[in-house]
Amino acid sequence: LLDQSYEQFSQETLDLAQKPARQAISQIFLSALEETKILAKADEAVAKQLSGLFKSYLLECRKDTHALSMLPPGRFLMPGDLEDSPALTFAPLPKPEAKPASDSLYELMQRRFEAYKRVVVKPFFVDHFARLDRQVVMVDALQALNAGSEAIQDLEHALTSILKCFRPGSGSWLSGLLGNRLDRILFAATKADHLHQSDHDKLERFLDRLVHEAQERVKVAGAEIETLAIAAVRATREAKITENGVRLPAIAGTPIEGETIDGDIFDGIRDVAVFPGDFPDKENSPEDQEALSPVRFVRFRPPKLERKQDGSFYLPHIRLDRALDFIIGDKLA
Ligand SMILES: Nc1nc2c(ncn2[C@@H]2O[C@H](COP(=O)(O)OP(=O)(O)O)[C@@H](O)[C@H]2O)c(=O)[nH]1
Ligand SMILES: [Mg+2]
Repeated sequence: LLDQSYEQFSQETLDLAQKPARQAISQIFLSALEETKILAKADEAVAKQLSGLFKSYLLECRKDTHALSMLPPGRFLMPGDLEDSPALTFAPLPKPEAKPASDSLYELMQRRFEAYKRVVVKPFFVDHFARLDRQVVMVDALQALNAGSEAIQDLEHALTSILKCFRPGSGSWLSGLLGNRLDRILFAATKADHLHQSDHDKLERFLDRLVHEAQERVKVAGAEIETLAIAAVRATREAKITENGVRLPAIAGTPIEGETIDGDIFDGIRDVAVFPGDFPDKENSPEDQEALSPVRFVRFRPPKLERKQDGSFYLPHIRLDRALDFIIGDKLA
């Protein structure tokens, strides 16, 4: 957002809202926009209403069914202590046909967008981001894969924008701040425990290809990039099930209360073994919808804590050790 003017932000956001995957979700917000007189004198109630509809649209995009990733401004989804503050009470507006007066709705929204950049975005970069030399980006590739090709394209778009933040064009505000500090970036496909281990490599390659394509576009020089399929907590076990006489690699665990599989509702106690689905083949392009078979996705309860001999507890994980090694291994050597 830092590189964007309010006009650019609005145009990009409204163009995105009209894409096929988003049309149905953005309809209420877009029709409210059509009825708004953006050059009229600013009215706080109108600003609140539009901002509220814009927020609802972003939240809907984020749900599992759509699993879209390009959803700025980020704090609209996680307002925290800025809930209801003016810096979070704006929405994109179409470019006005005449020059807006300083007390117009358009100018109000524009000022708030600039305030958002000043109060939220810049401090984030100055206080946190600029001090990092290693970064982990967690990617819910399975969620996007489940939702289909539009979600995957959206994810790729988001990865490209993220990489751009890491390597901003020379001369920009960010490049002065960041320099070339960031020397290792780990892209981690999370929730690997939702797949059988025989598919972990495929998940990794899938993310690797997305990251690679984003990298080609951004030309990230100087940083070492790694992709891994991980799970911070492994909530499942490996199993085999037989479906129509065929033995399939499955995962077993306890679905969270209320989760359903083919209409069967779970109570949070009963175990189940599921075949998560065939992971898309590595030869197929991630955009090729035909190639994607939906991965059956159930939320599992975390496993029971196990006690080690020395009395401490541990939780099983997948490749957290490799993630740590990549991020700080050399500092410990
Ligand atoms: N089983 C399992 N659950 C996970 C893992 N990572 C996150 N979750 C759970 O998934 C849910 C949503 O988390 P996530 O999608 O990462 O959060 P978001 O960043 O807010 O979308 C939470 O209940 C997490 O505890 C994982 O590796 N394995
Ligand atoms: Mg998520």
